[in-house]
Amino acid sequence: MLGIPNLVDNVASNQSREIFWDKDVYNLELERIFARSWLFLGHESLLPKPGDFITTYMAEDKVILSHQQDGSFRAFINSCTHRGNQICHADSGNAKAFVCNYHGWVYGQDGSLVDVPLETRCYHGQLDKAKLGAKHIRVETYKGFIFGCGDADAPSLEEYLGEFRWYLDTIWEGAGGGLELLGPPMKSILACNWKVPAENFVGDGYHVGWTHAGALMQVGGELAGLAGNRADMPFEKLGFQFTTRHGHGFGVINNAAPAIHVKRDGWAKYLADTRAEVGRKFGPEREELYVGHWNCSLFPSCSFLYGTNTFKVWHPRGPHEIEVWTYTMVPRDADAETKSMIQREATRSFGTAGTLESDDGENMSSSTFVNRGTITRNGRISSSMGVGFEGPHPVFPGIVGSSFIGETSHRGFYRFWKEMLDAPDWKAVKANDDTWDSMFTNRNYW
Ligand code: UNU
Ligand code: FES
Ligand code: FE
Repeated sequence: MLGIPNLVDNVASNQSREIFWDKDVYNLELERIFARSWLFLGHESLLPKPGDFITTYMAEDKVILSHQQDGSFRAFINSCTHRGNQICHADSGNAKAFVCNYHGWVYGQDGSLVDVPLETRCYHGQLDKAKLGAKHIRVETYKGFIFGCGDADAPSLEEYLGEFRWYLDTIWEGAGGGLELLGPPMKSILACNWKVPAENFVGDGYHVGWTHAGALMQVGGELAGLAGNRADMPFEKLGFQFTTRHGHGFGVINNAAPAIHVKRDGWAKYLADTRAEVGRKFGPEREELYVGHWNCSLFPSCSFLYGTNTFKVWHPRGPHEIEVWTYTMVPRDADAETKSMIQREATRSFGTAGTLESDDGENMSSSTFVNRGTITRNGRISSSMGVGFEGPHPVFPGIVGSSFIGETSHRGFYRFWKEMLDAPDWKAVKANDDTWDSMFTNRNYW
């Protein structure tokens, strides 16, 4: 495939640098990963009423997500079936119909073609409107989070999230109110390959104390001790990393949910008030996760920091550029003041101009663009931290790494990335369901 040897080695502990640079790798990712995976489209809170819509991307495809009269959600490709013009140019709104600017074809809230100017006089009744609806995209929802998928043979969203739902339920359902998103999203362009931020959020606890040392010293609080990787920090005991069947994973820093927030009274109180109920519903291990800070990615390109509560989509725009969309994740049933305090603090830290966001951006560009050089690009890079210090766990699903500073979830992300690139279809992926974790060889770690 592609003539590039060994894109990812057999335990995903090192990668070819071509995966960040090569156009053929990127085109294969568009076909085999983005067109076949469940991609985040929006949250119910962003389009609460029938007729509400938002426009977004599924990789480089423009889509309209639309709230139907019956309460369900539909998505369709934002391109007219007449001459291909973009149908809707608004970011969001409420619409009875979508009218194309070019010749005036009219699409209903469900994407069907409902009206065509001069249909009788100039098409002579020969136009089959039923066959010319905007291209429909599968939509499914989990706890208010709405995803779309371009592959009819993909498993359901619930199966795709798989055992990772055991973790997600802790926060997306929580004590009962669950989480919602505040929009509209901040949007920015970053010159990097999409996988650099996705791998950073899925499993890079390592950079926190170094890249963000200055910011952590400014913020103070629980994580200030990470700054400069201080010798007295018990890094092995501060948390874990998790990876699951379809590449979703996270690292948790225990008892640190609101640590990056300078002003956090309302959010810390909300967590204190609700954690016992989470413990009753989900048990003690998940109660601990509920009050921890998570750096998380949902494969392939949706990431969030639970606790800090920034929520991001890395929309790819070619191999060397992304469009970053940043929402804030807040408890649905928190009071308005707490929600807006969380939004201000998430924006201050991880908004487009956020203190920690801008720490990361330069690394992400640099890690991509050094590979412009041929000699550089022919080399490999390493993600071997914690190999062997991980394995199946008696309580936590998936594979669990021994520290939040490790590369277990990073390897899990690339393991599935490679599996999707190699697989001709979802049937081939499903065939690996029982053996996917065999590359994590330490079966007796926990
Ligand atoms: O930069 C991050 N991904 C991060 C920052 C993770 C945990 C705490 C602070
Ligand atoms: Fe849309 Fe012609 S391209 S009406
Ligand atoms: Fe970071």
